[in-house]
Amino acid sequence: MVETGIPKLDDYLNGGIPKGKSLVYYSQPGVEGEIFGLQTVYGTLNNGGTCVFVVSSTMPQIIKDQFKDFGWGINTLKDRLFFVDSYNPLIGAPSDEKYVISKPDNIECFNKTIIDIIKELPPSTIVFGSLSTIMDLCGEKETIEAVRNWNKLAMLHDHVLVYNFTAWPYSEQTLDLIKGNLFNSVITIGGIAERVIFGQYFGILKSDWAEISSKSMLFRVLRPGGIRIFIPKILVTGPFDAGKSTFVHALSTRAISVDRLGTTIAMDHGHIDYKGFSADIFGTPGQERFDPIIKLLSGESMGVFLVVDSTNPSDFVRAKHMLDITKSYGLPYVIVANKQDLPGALKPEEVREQFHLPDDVPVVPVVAKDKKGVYEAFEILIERITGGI
Ligand SMILES: Nc1nc2c(ncn2[C@@H]2O[C@H](COP(=O)(O)OP(=O)(O)OP(=O)(O)O)[C@@H](O)[C@H]2O)c(=O)[nH]1
Ligand SMILES: [Mg+2]
Repeated sequence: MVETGIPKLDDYLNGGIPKGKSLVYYSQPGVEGEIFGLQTVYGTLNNGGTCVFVVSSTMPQIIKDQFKDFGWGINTLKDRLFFVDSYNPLIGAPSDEKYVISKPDNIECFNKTIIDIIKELPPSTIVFGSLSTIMDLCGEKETIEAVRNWNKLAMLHDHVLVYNFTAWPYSEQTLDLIKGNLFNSVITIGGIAERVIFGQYFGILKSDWAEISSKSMLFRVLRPGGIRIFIPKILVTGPFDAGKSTFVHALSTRAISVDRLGTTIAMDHGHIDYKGFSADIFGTPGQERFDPIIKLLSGESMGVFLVVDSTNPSDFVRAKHMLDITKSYGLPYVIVANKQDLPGALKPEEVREQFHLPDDVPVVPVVAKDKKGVYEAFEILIERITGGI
């Protein structure tokens, strides 16, 4: 197996890409699709693998700079990362890469180099930075035939082949082949656009070794950091004084609260960047007089933390009512059994009993003021939101 290095995608693919298989990142124009191939290069290297990156749409040096921008040190990995330069010859510039495609508009030239690599190198990940550029230069039919052959050979030699492809208006036949039977797996990458692209997502269209989940994941690209699964809104709610604001701050890399005399009067807003996930967190006030605005604050959440003070079971009815007010029924939620440090705090199982919760609702013991248990709670909720496999 070779890990793609894309958070969540490896889970969906049952661990990654098996040796001998091919995968295409099929991007709608305008989204940051080429980063997927790049992150897969780093994923391979990071796990001790050997990688070949075929650079077609820009100078290899620019790719190396991109690695730097993402915070991925490749200098120490040089002996396991090789570039195929098909860009510099195109603009008539010299190249000092190990492999050079002297005529980038001639598919035979690609064939010779790629087939040599497939036959010479130990099982590696070979990533094409831009299959679309090769197609533009060498022709659609010619390129598809070559790819078919490379995929076949790679299977015999236990390589993994990964292609970035941007779905420009090629012939329908070409696009159908690429989405159809040319590759063992197709990952689609798209954008949610309204004049500008304000959201990007990926999903698995096809994979012949893993059962496909129909889920799509929103993502963001961070520099440094790379691809992160993006959760636009997680709600933190619960009764007055339960520790919601403290919890939001404990979890967040940065957060603000609008409090007066120790109680939240507007809302808490935090952001977390953790283990491949990037999420925005919104905390509601707890006092009943704010219930009308809580409704407004809580729309479009993807999941909920219901924070309770474990020493104060008399508030649990109110807590349940908050799920109602925030219209959170049906959303994935986790009970944060806070203030576990205080004497008399109910244990998670006792909280579950007093709350009359179904067995499958997680109750996580937390001491928000000491940041204890907050990341565990986050991981459990994220797993529920993204449908862990
Ligand atoms: N002992 C203990 N105290 C805590 C813990 N978490 C929060 N607190 C305290 O509980 C009080 C309320 O915390 P907040 O985070 O303001 O609670 P809140 O739910 O946002 O309150 P409202 O916005 O007024 O509804 C503060 O004095 C916190 O210091 C904890 O884990 N243990
Ligand atoms: Mg608060």
